Amino acid sequence: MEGFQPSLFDRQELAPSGLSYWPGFVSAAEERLLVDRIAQLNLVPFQFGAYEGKRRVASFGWKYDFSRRHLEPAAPPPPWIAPFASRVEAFASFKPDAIGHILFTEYAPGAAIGWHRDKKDFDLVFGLSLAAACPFRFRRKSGKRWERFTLDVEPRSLYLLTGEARKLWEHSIPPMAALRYSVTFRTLACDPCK
Ligand SMILES: O=C(O)CCC(=O)C(=O)O
Repeated sequence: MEGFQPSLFDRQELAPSGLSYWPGFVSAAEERLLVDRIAQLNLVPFQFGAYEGKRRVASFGWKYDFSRRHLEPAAPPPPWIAPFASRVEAFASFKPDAIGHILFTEYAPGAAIGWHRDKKDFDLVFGLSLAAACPFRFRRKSGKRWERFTLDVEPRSLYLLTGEARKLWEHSIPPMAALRYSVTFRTLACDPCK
């Protein structure tokens, strides 16, 4: 990923390696446009077997099926997200269309995401935050203790999870105080069509 601007956040020496963060990745006008468009998507409650989460999601390109534990093809992303996916690809010096999966998530007040690592079917994970700030929490087991780190993620910022932050650390977001949206751009670990 040559050409990446340095990532900016406090206490970087304590952060999981492989976590990067860029405030102001989109403008305030772009944020308004994205929030309007996302709110019009057919967002559905996150489903994990019998469990239904409070956050609502829409997946494009590929969708992870938590019951069958594999990726399934999903509808192509809406055209209005293409310039932002291209911006992430150009920023990361990826080839065009390297991002195979786009997930839109709405966190109404009280909605959260529990501790998890992203599925192995995906590779790099970029997250664009919109409308509200949130504490993006990380933890990993260190002997009998948990090593922890929290990044205060601002609206309009982009984060990247790669390396240890992606593979060894778990992440979560506690129940939101205000409405937040995120757009998660993921590359695929391998081509699931093959
Ligand atoms: O909303 C976010 O930025 C986090 C999303 C996330 O961790 C996930 O969908 O697996």
